[in-house]
Amino acid sequence: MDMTPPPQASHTAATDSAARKAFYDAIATHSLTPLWEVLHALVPQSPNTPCLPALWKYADVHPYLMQSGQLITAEEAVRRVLILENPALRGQSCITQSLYAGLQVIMPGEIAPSHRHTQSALRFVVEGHGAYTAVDGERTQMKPGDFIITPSWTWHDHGHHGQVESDAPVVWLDGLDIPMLKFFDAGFAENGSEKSQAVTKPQDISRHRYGANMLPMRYDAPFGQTSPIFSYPYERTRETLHELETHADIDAWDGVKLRYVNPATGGSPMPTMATFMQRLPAGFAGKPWRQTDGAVFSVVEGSGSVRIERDGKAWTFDFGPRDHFVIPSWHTAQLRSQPGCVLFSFSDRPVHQALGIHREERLS
Ligand code: GTQ
Repeated sequence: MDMTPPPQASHTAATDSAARKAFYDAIATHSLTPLWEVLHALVPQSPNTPCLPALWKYADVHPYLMQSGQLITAEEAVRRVLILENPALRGQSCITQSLYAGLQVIMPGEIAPSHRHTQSALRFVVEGHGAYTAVDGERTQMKPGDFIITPSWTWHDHGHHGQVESDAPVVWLDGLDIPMLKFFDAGFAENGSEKSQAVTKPQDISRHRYGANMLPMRYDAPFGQTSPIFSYPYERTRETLHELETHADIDAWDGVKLRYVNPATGGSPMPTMATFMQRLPAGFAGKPWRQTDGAVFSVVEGSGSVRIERDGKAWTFDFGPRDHFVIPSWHTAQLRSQPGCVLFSFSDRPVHQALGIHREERLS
């Protein structure tokens, strides 16, 4: 038997890389690729989002919203929206990798026609009076600060009564789980047969039935996992936050922050998106935190600033009413306000929680 050892391959960096390149080219023709070249990026030590922090000043956006009203009707556009695109994800119609946000405008007398889709939507009313949203035959008025839901696969249209006293465009923030449904290839949509769906139920009957800390004897979950209340008026939220600010402890990170709930489950109002409202008292200088769920903010009242930091890079955004900003995943953020302010926000937290991967760090 020949006991001589096999000849040693002569290992040099150059021959290695040439051999590897030839190997990668060969396997590429079979739709194969080596994990070891991408492993560090696929399984990062901590979230490494491509998203950037960004701020949209309402004073900059508002003129374009009004111009869009001259360019195209709500009916032709179907939804007349300027998408808030993350500056690092241009062309992808998203504000984080999982969330879509846009500002929708409806002029007095206009109708945004009826349709339905599997994407869930939230509306957060930014300004104006006189508009309504209809969901499955029930209408609700849209007033500034109201949080309104369009559950997955429900018929919905928006309109503006255009009455004299309310003759102003209405603008709201749309938050949708569009990127998530795209990721899962689970998007379905249909147009309604009529522009405006028939009103078959009394206005706000859902809020009376499900929104008074009581539920029907035989709860029927009209929208499945989504909250049966589709309008959470600001009036009530504002009063609650005010009372808590006056009479309860202020959280060092969040000020006074509450989450909206599906009253039947205690969970988030929609399966894919959580929504929050918080009040920072006057003179608030919050402690820093980071969380895996990137969050989109809409400033309701007052002013303040947010400092966002990641890997030694820092951004400071000064914000006032109707401004919007995004804090991406695992970026350290810190809120401040001299006069006090109210902030609405939403994120994909329920999905992180359902998967058991949600992380939050409250830093000092
Ligand atoms: O109002 O149904 O901003 O379907 C994007 C997609 C709004 C809506 C958006 C939509 C809607």
